[in-house]
Amino acid sequence: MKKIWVSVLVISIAMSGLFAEGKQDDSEKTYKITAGIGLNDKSAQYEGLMYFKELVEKNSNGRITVDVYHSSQLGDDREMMEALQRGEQEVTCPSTAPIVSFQPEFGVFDLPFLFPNAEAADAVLDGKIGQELLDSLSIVGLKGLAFWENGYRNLTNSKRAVYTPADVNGLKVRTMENPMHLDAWTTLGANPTPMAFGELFSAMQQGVVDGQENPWGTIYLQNFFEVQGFATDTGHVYSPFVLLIAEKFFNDLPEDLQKVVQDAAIASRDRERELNRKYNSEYKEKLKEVMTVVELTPAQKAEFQSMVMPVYDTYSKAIGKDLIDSVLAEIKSAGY
Ligand code: KDG
Repeated sequence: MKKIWVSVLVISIAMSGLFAEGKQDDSEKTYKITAGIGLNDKSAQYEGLMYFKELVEKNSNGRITVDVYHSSQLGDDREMMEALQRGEQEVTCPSTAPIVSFQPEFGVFDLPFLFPNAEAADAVLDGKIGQELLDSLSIVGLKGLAFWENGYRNLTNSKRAVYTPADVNGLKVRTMENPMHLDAWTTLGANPTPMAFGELFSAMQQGVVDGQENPWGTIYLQNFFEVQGFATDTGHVYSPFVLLIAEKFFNDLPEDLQKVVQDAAIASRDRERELNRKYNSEYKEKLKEVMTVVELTPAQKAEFQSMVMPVYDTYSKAIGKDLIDSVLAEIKSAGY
């Protein structure tokens, strides 16, 4: 009997030692986040990510370090999302358009002329619908931390000033890798080609494509105006970004560090959006000095809008009609 008690005592002392060690390990363990984006180091997206790095490193007391790579150094949006799934990279921040091949409901944000303004987008993205979409990425091993902003996209090209859909006819336009974008540009009479962002500048320079569409900040900061003479303020779609983290990496973090990462994602979202809006409006003005910038009249804009509207029906099944209706209802109830 005595022997049994002695063994029980020895085992429990050993186990309590193990647990104590386990706990100690967790609080001393350090983590490394490798984060990559497609835009360059002048973009609001890069500055937002650097702020995320600063907050995470400071608030984790150095237990997490963040290495940031820009200009598609780690690959394009799709490749980086796949690297997150494989556990080879921890963070990326793609446009929602390429997320559609991972989770089709994200296609709701590709619907042209969906958000009347950025505040309406914020209401949807930061509300219940946005949170449900972020959470839904769990089925593909990704965790959506927050929606950041890419912004309203505008057409540029090297051939001619575009005022109406008729002027788009025959233009070779690079699009993001997304079927709705391809369809919408085909409907407008263009010859669209999906292509990774990192290949775009040289494709325009070499005449592989005549044009592309992106927010004003990107057109200016990526020097697209050097190879594009014409821009039109089509504002045809509002592109959100999603700050993504590999779900397994996030779940393996101790709870206090999960909070540090999540809080930093929200704080840097606010900074990124503010800066992005400033850049998009300031750089539009700067672009007017170096290229022809066409401001569409409401009637001209309506012509683009009515031509691409059929994609709402074509894609309602893939996205889910209920989701489209609830986004539209949310925009309305937010007062826009
Ligand atoms: O960092 C984001 C970019 O990789 C990309 O999403 C930019 O809007 C974009 C595009 O046209 O590919």
